[in-house]
Amino acid sequence: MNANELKQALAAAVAAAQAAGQVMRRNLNAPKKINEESLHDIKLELDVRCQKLIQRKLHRAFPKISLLGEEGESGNVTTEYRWVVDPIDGTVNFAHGIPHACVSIALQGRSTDAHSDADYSTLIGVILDPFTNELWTAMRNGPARLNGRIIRVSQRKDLGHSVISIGFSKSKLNLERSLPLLCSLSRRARKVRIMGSAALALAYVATGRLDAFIERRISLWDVAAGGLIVQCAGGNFRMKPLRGYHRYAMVATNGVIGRQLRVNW
Ligand code: LIP
Repeated sequence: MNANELKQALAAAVAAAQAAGQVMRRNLNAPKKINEESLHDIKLELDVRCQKLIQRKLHRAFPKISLLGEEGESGNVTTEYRWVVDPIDGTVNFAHGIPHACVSIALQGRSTDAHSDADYSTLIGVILDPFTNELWTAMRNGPARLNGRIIRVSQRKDLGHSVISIGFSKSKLNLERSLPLLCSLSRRARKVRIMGSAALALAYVATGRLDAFIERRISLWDVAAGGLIVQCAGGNFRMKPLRGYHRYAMVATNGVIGRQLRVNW
């Protein structure tokens, strides 16, 4: 893709995110149909509806680009370009009427003939919080923006003056590994927050609201857009592949306090 095509792709992703965001705003306090419910998770019919809406809009603009989303794949997701989409990140918050959730859309390009996740890099990131009307965008090698304004990560150097967010996915093993870190950081950081949306936590790191976000087991669609936005805002974003379907351990920081976090995965 050339620069002009990337700009068109960014505009298409923003339009798709805004359409899904409108559905989220209309339904925040409405009764929601639950498709699946487990001990720590909820899958909504609205997740599926929003992903289909995003998929229709992106496919109309770029019919040859496949889509890898939390609610399934569309097309061959090992092609040269693919959208990586979480239609509602923060689903449990949203299901409970908590207005802390977002739409996350990334465009990835494959850099080699192989087609594992490691062969893809994120070219565009879009995160929309439809409840605060905040739109984060970034294009690789360019600045990160919030509602068009260039943003930068914080420069806080002292963990004792920092606010750190941690995400917890569902597994027993993951909690056993993550809770000790939560305890340790609760003692050493100014505050620790568990907010329920990885994409928004990454957007907050990029904006300087948070100083780091850590999650030991997360899906690619939760973090692809936010990871690029953090990097374009001058922060550090690191992912380690785990066993399972597009699963990663990840750490995002302002690029200054990383060592103090003592994350050992
Ligand atoms: C959520 C992430 C969150 C994680 C949850 C869940 P979802 O994504 O944003 O950070 O802790 O387990 O994966 O399911 O709301 O799209």
